[in-house]
Amino acid sequence: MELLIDAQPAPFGFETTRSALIMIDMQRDFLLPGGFGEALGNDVSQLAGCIAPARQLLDWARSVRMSIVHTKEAHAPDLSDCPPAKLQRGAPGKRIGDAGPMGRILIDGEVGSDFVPELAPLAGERVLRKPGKGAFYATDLGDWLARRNVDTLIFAGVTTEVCVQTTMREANDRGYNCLLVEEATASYFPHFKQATLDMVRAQGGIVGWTASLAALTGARETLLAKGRA
Ligand code: C5J
Repeated sequence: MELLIDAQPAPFGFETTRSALIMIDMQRDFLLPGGFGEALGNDVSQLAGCIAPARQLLDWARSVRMSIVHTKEAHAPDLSDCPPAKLQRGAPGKRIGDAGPMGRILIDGEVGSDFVPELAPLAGERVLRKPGKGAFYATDLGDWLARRNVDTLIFAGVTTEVCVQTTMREANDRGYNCLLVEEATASYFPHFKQATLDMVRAQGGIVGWTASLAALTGARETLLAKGRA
């Protein structure tokens, strides 16, 4: 289905069969008390507001049968994929691999590393573990998307200025058309979210486009969508 939606800095046209939703790191470790986000001193309640819009976006992507990728930032239990510099971030006792109320912090397989229940993946949706902030770094995401002939990525998740923006920049450099859904992303620092939206769509969309959830989910197929305006 070809769609043309209201977006910033300009209308955004795409083909749903050549698009993928990239839902970034909607894990307990970032969204709930006791996880990695809180261990770094953040107010995790700042992220709660994006869960419901992200779920609406996910339901829409499922309804149009778009490819869906759920990323999770999580490390191997032996920490072999965690660079020493990353291991040393945060206060002693509250670092990656340390014990927390939801299990070892940011370790794959622990309760904290799993997705919040509202955004649990369904069978057939890709779960992509990534050791970095960007989802292309040290993963097979590029090959996976290429096999599906994907040229457009729709982004949501947390946090806007870290893993979402990093992945969006990686994708932009790889030639994907990238759209960030405004309500379906959040930061511990609302002004960082706003700055990221501004940066993405500045200079004629130097990193991509942003759009409201309603612009996307309310879009109707149109024969006018012949590429980007
Ligand atoms: C961070 C992320 N903030 N998912 N990770 O460390 O944005």
